[in-house]
Amino acid sequence: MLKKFERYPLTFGPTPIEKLDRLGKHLGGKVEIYAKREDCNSGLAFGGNKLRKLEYIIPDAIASKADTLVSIGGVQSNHTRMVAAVAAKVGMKCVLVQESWVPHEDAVYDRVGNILLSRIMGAEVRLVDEGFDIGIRGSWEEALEEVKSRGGRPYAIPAGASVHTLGGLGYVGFADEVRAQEKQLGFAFDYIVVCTVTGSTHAGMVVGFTKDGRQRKVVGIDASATPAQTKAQVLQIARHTAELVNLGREIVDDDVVLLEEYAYPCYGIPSEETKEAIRLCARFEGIITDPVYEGKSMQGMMDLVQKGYIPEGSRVLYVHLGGAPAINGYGYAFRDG
Ligand code: 5PA
Repeated sequence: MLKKFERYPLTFGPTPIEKLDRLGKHLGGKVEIYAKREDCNSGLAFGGNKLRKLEYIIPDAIASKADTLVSIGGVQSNHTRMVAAVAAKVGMKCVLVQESWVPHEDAVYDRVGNILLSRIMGAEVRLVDEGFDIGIRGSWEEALEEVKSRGGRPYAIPAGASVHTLGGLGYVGFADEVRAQEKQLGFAFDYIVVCTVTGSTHAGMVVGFTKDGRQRKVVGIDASATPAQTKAQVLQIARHTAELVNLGREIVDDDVVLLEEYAYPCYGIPSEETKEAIRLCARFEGIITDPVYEGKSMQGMMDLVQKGYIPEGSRVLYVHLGGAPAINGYGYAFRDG
């Protein structure tokens, strides 16, 4: 489905699938839990899910003769860190709008983790006092205009690289990759658990797994706390991407499964249950998940196993999308471990 699209390699290749035996046993031993390590996908500034998306976007940026990538996220955005890394790698400049999406506790929140890395990689970082919203933002449009007005050639990458026309392709490819790995493993996964916010990760998977009828087994765990907007965006990106790749099947509302009950208290703030899931995963498996995204999907996956949403005998693939650098902005939440 992806052959006709140019891809600029930014990742090492297929990401490993690892069995989480100790965590599985702790959760009752009735379900086999595996993790797909998208967090280990590249040597570019700690990697993560944005790179699969950017692999299909960067050829368009290069073809447009742009000299500056312009993108947006929260202060501890992983996405903007990845855009900064890719700009460095391909030799472009980078302007990042970092909005105040999270009411934070740590005094160093805007000095450590992702934003620190973006600054080191040479991005021009602008702090903007606007709250959380996954939509198109005035601050980002202003940054694009400003780059133009000073004679630069900007290339626009929206939040999470999601509503970009090519943003859904990376995770279509992910589904092909999982199928190839399943052949080697000798079994297929019954459920795929993924964290969802701006939507193109989930949307790409919906399109990719429609090929073998598993799209409703892709369980999105909302971390936006604005689930209606996130679900609509997943659906819109999935439909658009399905057309792009000539899927030959319509994506319908029910193809997008998005569970809303783990995003509380709000985007970017971990609940006590999220913090406990982060500790459990770290203590049973040595795997670090973050308080904004992966900790919430880890909490969701554990709860779904424990309450039987994922039935006995199932094999579940937890997709770890990266994001660990943000944990540096949450020293207070984990001050006692
Ligand atoms: C992000 C997103 P989508 O935005 O594609 O739905 O992915 C959700 C997600 N896990 C899951 C991690 C580690 C993520 O970073 N991050 C955003 C960012 O600005 O970093 C786009 C919101």
